[in-house]
Amino acid sequence: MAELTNILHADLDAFFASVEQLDNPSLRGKPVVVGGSRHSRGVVSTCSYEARKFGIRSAMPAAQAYRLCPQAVFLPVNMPRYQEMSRQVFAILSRFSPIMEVLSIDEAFLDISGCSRLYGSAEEIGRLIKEQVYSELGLVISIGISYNKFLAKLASDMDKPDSLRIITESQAMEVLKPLPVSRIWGVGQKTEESLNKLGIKTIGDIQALPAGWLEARIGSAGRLFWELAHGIDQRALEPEQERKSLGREETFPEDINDTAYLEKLIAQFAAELCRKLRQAGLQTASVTIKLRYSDFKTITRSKTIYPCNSDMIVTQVAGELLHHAYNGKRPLRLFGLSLGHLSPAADLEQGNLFEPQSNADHKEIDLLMDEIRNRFGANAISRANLLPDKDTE
Ligand code: TTP
Ligand code: MG
Repeated sequence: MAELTNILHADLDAFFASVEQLDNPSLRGKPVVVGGSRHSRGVVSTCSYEARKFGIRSAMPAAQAYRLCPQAVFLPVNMPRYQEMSRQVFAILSRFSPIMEVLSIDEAFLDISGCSRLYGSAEEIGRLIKEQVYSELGLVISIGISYNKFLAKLASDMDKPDSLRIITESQAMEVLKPLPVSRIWGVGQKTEESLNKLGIKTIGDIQALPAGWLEARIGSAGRLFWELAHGIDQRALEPEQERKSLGREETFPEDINDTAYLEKLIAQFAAELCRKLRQAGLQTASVTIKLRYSDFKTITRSKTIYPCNSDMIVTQVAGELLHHAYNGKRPLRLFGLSLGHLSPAADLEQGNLFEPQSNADHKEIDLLMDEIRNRFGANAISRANLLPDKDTE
């Protein structure tokens, strides 16, 4: 029987730099550095593979990158453009499986269990994704496939750029053996140094240890490292809606310090966001407000709540957060509200013994309002606190 290879990790090659080369063909084949101008004190976000030959790396001071390769083209970060490309890449990935965990702007895991009947073997799925990303968007994506997250991510990075690598369970120990311990998930520079002091340099060194040895010396992380070194990783994929938050924010045309206006905005955002939650069958367990002052200083305030998707409760909690955090004096340029810790909503019919009665009351009103909006349009009904003030209209 074929070995299990159901987890796929995809990561774009030299992402920001590749987008710049795509948009400006004269940069192709040249060393391109994105982030931090050559005269500034900024750091490099990333650079093209042509620039990597000169030793330039992400997070390096731009001035150092310039000394290594003065002929490189230095470009500013154009985040909106990269975000747009990123969305399109994730849209292609999600064609292949509904179970996707986005890790960063240019990488995601896919659970491809059960996709073989549609698309063929894991390797064929990897090849199809590479082809579609390249032919539709012009970007090169590297892919790793294995039976867990740790090995899939490791695999996508092993033969970069333009790689497609599979690690099966029977290959895992051998593949891992020669790698430095820094390749283990969670081993940063400090942990690497402590492991080196214990005489452990490669993953193979950990494989040779009895299970409890490392745990006895460095605690519970030792157990985790021992398991990862043996290709064992039990972590499940965390698809978007289980993890992500839902938010709304507004940048004001002119700075404001009008608390009454902010309260209205809270009620409006809460109504919109909670409606989305209810439509998706989700509830939130944390409410966060964001305030950005005119000098760009930004603060956030959060509160954990009993899971709900009620406009009234979210409005009330966000209002309290606002009153604690804001004195109504300092000018604001942006206000945001977001709902985190999303989870599937409990069955609304069933009710919940432990749920406060007020939650249940609000639910009925919210559902009624959704029903009216679904039938007669989004503006057909709104709560009294959302209606415009008489004197402002
Ligand atoms: P990475 O995937 O780590 O790097 P990369 O895509 O540029 O190169 P490759 O995957 O081929 O090794 O990060 C994705 C993007 O995130 C990268 O293009 C720029 C940004 N980034 C930073 O801004 N700062 C950093 O320190 C890193 C590592 C990445
Ligand atoms: Mg990348």
